[in-house]
Amino acid sequence: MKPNEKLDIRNLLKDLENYRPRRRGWIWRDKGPLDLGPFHYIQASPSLKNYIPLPSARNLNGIDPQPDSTITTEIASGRFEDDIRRMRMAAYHGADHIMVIRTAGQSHMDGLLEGTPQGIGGVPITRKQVRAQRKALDLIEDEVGRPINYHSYVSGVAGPEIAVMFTEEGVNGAHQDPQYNVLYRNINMIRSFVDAAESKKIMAYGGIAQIDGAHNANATARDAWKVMPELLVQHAINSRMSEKAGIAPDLICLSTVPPAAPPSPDLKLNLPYAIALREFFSNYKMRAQMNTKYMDSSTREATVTHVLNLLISRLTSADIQSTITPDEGRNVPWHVYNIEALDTAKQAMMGMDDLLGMLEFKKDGYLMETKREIQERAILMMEEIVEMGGYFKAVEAGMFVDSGKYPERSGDGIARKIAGGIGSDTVIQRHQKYMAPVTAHYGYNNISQYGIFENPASLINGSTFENPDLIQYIDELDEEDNVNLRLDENEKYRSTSMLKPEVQWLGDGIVTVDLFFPTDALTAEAAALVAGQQMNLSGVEVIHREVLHPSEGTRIQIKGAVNFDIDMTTLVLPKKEETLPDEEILEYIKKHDIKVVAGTGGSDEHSVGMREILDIKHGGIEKFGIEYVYLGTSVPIEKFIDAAIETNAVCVMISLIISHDDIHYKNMQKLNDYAIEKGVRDKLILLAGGTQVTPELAKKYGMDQGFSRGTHGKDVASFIVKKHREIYES
Ligand code: Z98
Repeated sequence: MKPNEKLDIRNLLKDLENYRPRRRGWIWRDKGPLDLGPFHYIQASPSLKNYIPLPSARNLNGIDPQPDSTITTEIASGRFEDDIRRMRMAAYHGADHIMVIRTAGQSHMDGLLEGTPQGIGGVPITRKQVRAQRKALDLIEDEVGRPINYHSYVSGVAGPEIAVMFTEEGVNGAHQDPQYNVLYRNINMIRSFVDAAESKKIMAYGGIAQIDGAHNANATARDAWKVMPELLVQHAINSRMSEKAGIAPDLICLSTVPPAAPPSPDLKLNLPYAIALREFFSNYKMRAQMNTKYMDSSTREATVTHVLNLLISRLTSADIQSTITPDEGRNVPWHVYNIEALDTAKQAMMGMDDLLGMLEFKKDGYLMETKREIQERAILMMEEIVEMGGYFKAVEAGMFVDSGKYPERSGDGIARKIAGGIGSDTVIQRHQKYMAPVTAHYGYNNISQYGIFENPASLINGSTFENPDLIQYIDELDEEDNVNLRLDENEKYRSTSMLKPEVQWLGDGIVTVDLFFPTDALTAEAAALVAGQQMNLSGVEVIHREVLHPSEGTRIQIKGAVNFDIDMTTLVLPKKEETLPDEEILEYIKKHDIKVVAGTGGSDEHSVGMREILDIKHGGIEKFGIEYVYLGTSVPIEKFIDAAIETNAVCVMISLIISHDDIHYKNMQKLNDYAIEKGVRDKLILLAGGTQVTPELAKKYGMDQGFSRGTHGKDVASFIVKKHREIYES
């Protein structure tokens, strides 16, 4: 793929039947110190081949330092074909762990579904979707030059089947935690743990990194910060079980979320917890996710919480750093929010590079005392669970997700019956003669009756793990709703010159509008809906409301769809003047005597714009070593040329803001004519600038170039160097 060419979805879907994943298993980032531009980074990883740097990298030659943590983004628009395009954008911004979650909770599925019955509830997982996305990620990882881990969820009573499919399809990471099924999906606990044993065994074979589900307790509990001891207990149960099932400790990733968020005293609550967790579970990896429980519709507020969470990650550790999941809490799973959150993580993490190299935690006092207290409470809880007769009994007694801080109990925990829930009574003891000719299998498997002791699949010459040709690939089952029809529907946005705004699906036409009304919230909201309709938007909805003052004003964001297309062939694109790299400009100016005279011309008194272009403070031409003589404001036109001759300047810069009666163009012509009259036109570079100056017209009226709004000193310096070369060196 080439950066300036779109990913061809139809081509990607071709021949999927014969696609084979190029590898199994999770890949961690290469990490270590990095020299990049003028800086030395400590907690970094190698730069990408293709990337989009942070906006302010403009001032640093576009460097894009990557942190040492794997960076996650969760993409879940409900249309896998559109999500693939977003994956590519995400990879350019630094994501190397892409999670897809089904909008219709996968744990509600009784089996592995095929087909894509899109509709109410969303899209269940299918082999085709997984395969298409892994295939796309192969191309994308080549493009950015870094392996990308693909991730989904092994949950529900179909968990082991999903784990098999993921292993077959080269999925690299998955959530797996039987406690999640029990507590949040009311799946029978015996069934869940048996399924988990099998799933984990398969994941171990496939080298799939595992993320647990403990963090769901603080997203569910009424007072999230009170469940900290329980979170440690949940992590302990799942990670120990995983290790016993054969998952390597460096693929067991604890899902940790700082339980509190502002306006609570964020760090005082979250930092001791983060230290307590990492100290207890130092054998394993940390997947740090941000807090979504307190996430509202304000992206500003969510971003601040995210940054505080990133601070915790830098103050402790994060092997995998998650970014704000835009669908959780805010329900706007749009391209832009994935990218913004990725940039937030990259910016904050590299901004806090080597923080712990400069700081040390106090060994006594609040921080360590609180850390210890959390750990003690967790141990007490575990002891009580053991005394009660084990995990199942404890769940039956409602020990989990209680909003009391253990050992206090509020009595509002989630209680499940050992014999109850989905899939109860479905677990039976294996028969004496039980035998399964599969590759990865947990527990008793009587293969010795056939005289072999390892690899039961060898009895049938290998299963789908060894021989992918055995996989039954089903393309589409639903004739009315499938990717082919969806692609046909919006084909014009792929293969013609038609363009439409989009937030998540090609051609969705959705736009957002930010409005302020000088009134109370209820009135503002109603007014915003009317405003949306007046703008000809359809399906107008308020997506954010922020009271600035109860009566003085409210900010409202609405979304709605436009119903027009834009034909790209009718667009007039401004020509972009290429600027030279900073070093080249600096080098040239060092070797040549380049002086400029500048001022505002005629009776123009507006000097601010010109000063910005000249002065060093905002990166004006002075920054590149260009010397200037500032003639002041309302300078007679002749004086520019006379002063240039007098001071041996090679360039005249005239600022002309006033444009009544085209006076700005008349003055340009006058400047040019006077330079000719004085016999210096060939040796002088004449530049005009102003808000109403167009480069084309400036040239028509005798200037070498015109500069308008948005011009920076660098643009001017670059032009001066190019023109100087042309005049004096050719
Ligand atoms: C996250 N964005 O953790 P359904 N298993 C576990 C889970 O934590 C989850 C699922 C399965 C969050 C997503 N977690 C929340 C241990 C979900 C998925 O019901 O199968 O969709 O649940 O990254």
